[in-house]
Amino acid sequence: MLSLASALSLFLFLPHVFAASADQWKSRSIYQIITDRFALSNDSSATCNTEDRIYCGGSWTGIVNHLDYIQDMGFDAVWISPIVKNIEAATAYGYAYHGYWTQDINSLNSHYGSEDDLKSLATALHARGMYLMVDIVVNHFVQNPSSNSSTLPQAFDYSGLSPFSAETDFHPECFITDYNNQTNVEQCWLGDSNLPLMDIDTENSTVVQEWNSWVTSFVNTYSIDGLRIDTVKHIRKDFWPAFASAAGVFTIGEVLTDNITYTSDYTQVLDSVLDYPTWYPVVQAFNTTSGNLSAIQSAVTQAQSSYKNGLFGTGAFLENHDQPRFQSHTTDTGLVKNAISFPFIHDGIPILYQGQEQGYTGAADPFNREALWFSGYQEDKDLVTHIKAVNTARQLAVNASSSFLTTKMSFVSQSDVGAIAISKPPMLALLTNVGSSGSASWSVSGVYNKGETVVDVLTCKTYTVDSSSGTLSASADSGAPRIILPTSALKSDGTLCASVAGTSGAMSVNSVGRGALGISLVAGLILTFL
Ligand code: ABC
Ligand code: CA
Repeated sequence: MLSLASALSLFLFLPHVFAASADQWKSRSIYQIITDRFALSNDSSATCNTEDRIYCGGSWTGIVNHLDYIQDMGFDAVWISPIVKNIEAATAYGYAYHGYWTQDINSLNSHYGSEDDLKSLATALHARGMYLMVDIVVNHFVQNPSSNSSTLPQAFDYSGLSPFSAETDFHPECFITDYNNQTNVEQCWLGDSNLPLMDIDTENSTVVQEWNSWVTSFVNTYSIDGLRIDTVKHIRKDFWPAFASAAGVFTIGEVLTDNITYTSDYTQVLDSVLDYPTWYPVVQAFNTTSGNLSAIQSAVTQAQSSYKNGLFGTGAFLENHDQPRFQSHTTDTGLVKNAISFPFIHDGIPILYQGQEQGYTGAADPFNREALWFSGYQEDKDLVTHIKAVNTARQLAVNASSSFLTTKMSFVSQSDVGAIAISKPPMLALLTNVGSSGSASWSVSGVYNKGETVVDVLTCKTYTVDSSSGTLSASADSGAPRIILPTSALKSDGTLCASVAGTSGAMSVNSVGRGALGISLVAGLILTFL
């Protein structure tokens, strides 16, 4: 029989592998990283002009060194850009610094560090209780363009690719010309004659088996907790279930479209999708003071009823590495703060793309891939504080109510046309697009109890719900949103709004819950060893 001490030490030395499921991801919030642009290993300050499209030197070790920065903002997962070996050559679109131009899926991209560095990243994340999500590309490979001619048809050399190195592993060359023809979208090639993205023949059963066994070992080798899957709509839908099951972890797919019905089909074959269909109306609603706020409600309501699990577990984002940053449309702080808040009241998993917190303004690719080291990773900034507050508020809502994650957000109609109110008890988001020089007000009945004290976590201003009508009335300050929680949901340790926390018997649900879970896990493991 093992002694308690040796059982405990065995537990402590077990690798922290989470291999998390869709359910385990639902309460998380994700920070999206382009490894080459996040942090250098030695924190020097290399130049990095986005339009040069070259490797700037960011690495996995750089990420490890800045995990405090990410965790301090309230994120408990990171999504990192693709990690496998890419082509090295210069192309018409520069170098493969972003990682999407796969050459060999069984080797790593050495620009980001060594295999040990990557494993250290997984270990460092897990030691903090954080998850690792890795971006993968299944749809295509890319060949060094040296032997390509810019005139079609081209002679392709498949031999440098691995493990798919035969012409028959790929669909015959043809570029996608018709996005309304799904066969064309799946079996023709992305890219263009300057840089063809050679389309894998995912109709070929040998290729399919190879992919499925690859993903099992890939996830295990690097202790991956979830996968962001690229170009999902470019592969037949019935490829995905077996692949996802071989992966054995949470899968979230990129289906780039604004069409809800089209997107819904993919929620049947993967755990989840990035919620592009809601992203479009959100950007349009907040990027000018004349944006259409009600289009958000239509998209959300439709997605809630047509996606397999509604919006639960989908990826909610305002920016990513493919789209112009929000602040390339407007830098009005009122509008920006409202737009940034939306993913945190969303039913899905909030995702924040690196640099958004530092107010970066880059437009379309490649300008939206600015190196983060130019910001100095400054934390005492208005937007960083804002993001930390909405992230923490969501976590407090999760802790305060066991039904928060399974309650759909709903819209409480407002008479002020520049205002919307989104309720997801115990959280209430009061949003507006009047901008920093406009004025807006909200009136919300039936969400909180009569006479209840609630707080705007962005300013720590408290409100008392009217004791006879049950109405909460609030107005905007410089066009900023108000993110409301009952003061009872705040933690007594004052994580957020210390001045108000504890005034109404607020309890530290979070630490109590986690502590108890930790103890029972250890006890369970010890029993297993005895
Ligand atoms: C390079 C250059 C760019 C240059 C481009 C031609 O080539 O960097 O400056 O403009 C990677 C790199 C990119 C690189 C590409 C191509 O490879 O990151 O820098 O661009 O070499 C994923 C990733 C993305 C990645 C790839 C490729 C795929 O997130 O980072 O790019 O591995 C399609 C795919 C989508 C893909 C995207 C880039 O292309 O579906 O998976 N993203 C329509 C189509 C979409 C299409 C989109 C853009 O155009 O429907 O399928 O996305 O081409 C809405 C409609 C949408 C419509 C949009 C524009 O409008 O609802 O359907 O999208 O209203
Ligand atoms: Ca394809």
